[in-house]
Amino acid sequence: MAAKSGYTRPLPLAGDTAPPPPSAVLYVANCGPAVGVTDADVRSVFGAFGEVAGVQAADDSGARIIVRFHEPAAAEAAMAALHGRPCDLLAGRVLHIRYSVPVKPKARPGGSVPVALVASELGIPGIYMVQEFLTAAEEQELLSAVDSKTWKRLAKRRVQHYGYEFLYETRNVDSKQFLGELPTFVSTVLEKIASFPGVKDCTTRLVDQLTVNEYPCGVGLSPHIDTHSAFEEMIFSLSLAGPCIMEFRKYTRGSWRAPSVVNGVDEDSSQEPECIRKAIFLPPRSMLLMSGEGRYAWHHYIPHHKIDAVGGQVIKRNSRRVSFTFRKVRMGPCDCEYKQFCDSHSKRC
Ligand SMILES: O=C(O)CCC(=O)C(=O)O
Repeated sequence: MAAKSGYTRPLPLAGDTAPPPPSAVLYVANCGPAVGVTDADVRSVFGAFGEVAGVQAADDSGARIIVRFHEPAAAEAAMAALHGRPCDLLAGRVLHIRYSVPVKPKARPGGSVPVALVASELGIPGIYMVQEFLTAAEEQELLSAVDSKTWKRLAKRRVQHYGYEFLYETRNVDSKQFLGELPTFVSTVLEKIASFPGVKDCTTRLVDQLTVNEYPCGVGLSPHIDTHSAFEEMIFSLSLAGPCIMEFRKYTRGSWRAPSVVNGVDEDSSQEPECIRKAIFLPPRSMLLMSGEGRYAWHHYIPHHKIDAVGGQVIKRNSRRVSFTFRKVRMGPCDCEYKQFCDSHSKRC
């Protein structure tokens, strides 16, 4: 499925947001190569309602697509028949479908957000960053280790999972499916994070899940908060091979929503509800810790840029950036104080 459809998902429906008008273009969640649905499957399912003009990735998850019909009536019929119902041709998979909206032009690299070089400049409680967390030799060892393993291809990046598989369609893990201990090639990292600034408790194992992301130049990550019920409070992210900017956004009217229906907030800034934006530069070999308010209440986002503007300088992204994100799988509900963003809280209501 080709990317760059020019369409994206509509905004989450908040009290004062009107749904997008019916059109010939559908945004379909829980569908795509990452969940085992091929281009041919999509064309066969949607083709029953009219001629399909195109099928493209909606984002880099591999689990959300854009389906374009020639006729709005065909899209309307597909929506009526397929949305929220088990689809026989897809082995009972339930598709979540909405009318799509055109992507607005992108902001300039770095936008108008000043980029901090140290975490204290950000002023977000719970965010810590240590530069040169590893030596260049240790960085090379980690890169060689993951490059000798099998990568899983998503729409725009490659990933590996250890400890527990990360399930993109639900943005969660199956806590009963333990894949095994984290690999020995991360032992040095695990030792070092025990004394990381901001780490409160090192009496128990700090992390047991690792996602390795390989981003080609120009690829970023949509804004999201890691699902509260999936992972404990501390999330560590190690940057290797290349730099990036990480932006943090706090939505004043945001709330947690079921990820298979709407997941995170798109980078279509002109449509976004009001938010506070802050950004930090993550050089290679730096380690970031997201905890407390910074982990539970701020979306984190990597802009899809080939260059980043950092304090008057233009920094080129490398041919790739590889990140190691370490998390601890949560075994019960989340009991954080950020109820507005908490899926555990919304399930209890
Ligand atoms: O690449 C990174 O530093 C962040 C990765 C991340 O947020 C994620 O895998 O959910």
